[in-house]
Amino acid sequence: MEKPSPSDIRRAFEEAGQGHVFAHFEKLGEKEQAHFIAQLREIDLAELDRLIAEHAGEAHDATDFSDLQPAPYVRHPANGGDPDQWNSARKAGEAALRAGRVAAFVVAGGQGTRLGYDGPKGTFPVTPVLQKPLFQVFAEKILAARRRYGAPVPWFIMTSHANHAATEAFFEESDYFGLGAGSVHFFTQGRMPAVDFSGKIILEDKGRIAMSPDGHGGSLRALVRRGAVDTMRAAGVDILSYFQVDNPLVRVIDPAFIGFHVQSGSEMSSKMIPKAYPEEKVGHFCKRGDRLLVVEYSDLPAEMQAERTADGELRFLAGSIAIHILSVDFVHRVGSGSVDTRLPFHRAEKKIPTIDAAGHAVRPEKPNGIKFEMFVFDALPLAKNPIIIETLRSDDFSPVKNAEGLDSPATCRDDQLRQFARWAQTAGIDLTTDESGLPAFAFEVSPLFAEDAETFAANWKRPASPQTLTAGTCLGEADLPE
Ligand code: UD2
Repeated sequence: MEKPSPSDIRRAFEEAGQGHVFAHFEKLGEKEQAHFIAQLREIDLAELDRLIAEHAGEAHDATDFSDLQPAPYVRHPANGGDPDQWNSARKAGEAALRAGRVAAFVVAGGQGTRLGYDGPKGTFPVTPVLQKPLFQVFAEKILAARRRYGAPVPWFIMTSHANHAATEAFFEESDYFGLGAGSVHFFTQGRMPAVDFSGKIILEDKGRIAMSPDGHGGSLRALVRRGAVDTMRAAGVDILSYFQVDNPLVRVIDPAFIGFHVQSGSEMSSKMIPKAYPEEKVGHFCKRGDRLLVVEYSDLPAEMQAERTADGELRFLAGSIAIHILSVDFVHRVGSGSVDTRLPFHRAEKKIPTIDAAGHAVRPEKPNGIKFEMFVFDALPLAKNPIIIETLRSDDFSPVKNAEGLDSPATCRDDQLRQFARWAQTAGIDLTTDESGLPAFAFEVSPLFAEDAETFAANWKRPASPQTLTAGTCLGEADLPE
């Protein structure tokens, strides 16, 4: 298709009531003008029009929560789930893996603002001794799965405009952590313009629109638009294991989870953990009619988050930790965006740096506009046969979100140490831990040495393995038995 000319674009923006974005256009140099026009080409005016009609003006909260029910989920064997059912799921997942049907997919387009870290979040150092970055932890988990199942397990990484180049460069410098360049696929997510409360697009500068990533829900259409779905289909991949970049504990490739997805003929499956306390900042798995959905912590009224059942358990117990399995056909259906399958946009009021009529920079002290984001969990009500399974927090979830306090590098380091210590103790190693399970000294286990207690015990007991565990021990590939 031929690109619309600059004058066509100008006319389209004027007709859409957005002609003000050209206020300073004549003062721009030739290069800046071209850059500006390229940015305008990214904007889907019809979509924006719809969003403005829906969301501009004051926030209005008309959502009715009275018909929400807690969603059902499959219990983990540690909490009363049926071990035979889990075994059978694990076998089904292993078969899908061996058949090469599975790819890993991380959403890494976020900006890491809360962490106060400048680079792409995946480059943040996270392991207790070697300070391996998040990306390396995931890479080693994928490599371990490739070896275990003799399958290609390609890795798809969604970046944003702001961090794409830096992410690719990081992988190149790190020689793709041994995965091979051809099996790691990067693509950028889409962007949305920010608008003021009257629905006018905000200029960040004379020749620049205020644009921001379209949310992790944008991953579905980006997977389609950037050709990732075609790449997957060509490789025989029909199952996508989705996770977030901030959680090094995640079981990137979890055969039981994959197996539940396959066995139930699900298009989208999700992991839940029981919420630790009412205000915990995770989404809530709910049911409305016969549809499953996630209601975000910021949306569900506080009194509902605190509701308890007769036996004292939180009524909306099932917390979403943003770990999903998606069928590739489903990604294609939703990501191609027919009206029935479009994900909704959420409105976030933000302080958006802009310029005044004279073109001088303005740094607002209170929110002056709206950013639009899609959330991947909004695909759940669109999926056939969705299934939610329980996982153990200690084995799947310890995100790095804040510089200090909850969900920080310090809490994540301790959670990794607790996991390594549990594995070591299960293998019969005499290790002193405090009452929270934290070992007295730091050591580290690469996913290439062990992925769980079972593989740890198997690899530790063989003759070639080291027989002592001391402060600073790092078990890796080299320590594997012959
Ligand atoms: C998310 C979930 C929350 C819970 C929690 C678990 C939402 C709205 N909330 O909260 O329910 O599951 O995670 O940790 O999702 N990202 C992109 N592009 C974007 C925006 C985000 O790739 O445009 C990625 C980002 O890099 C990260 C992930 O999405 O990997 C989560 O983003 P977040 O930190 O904004 O989500 P959070 O912590 O508010």
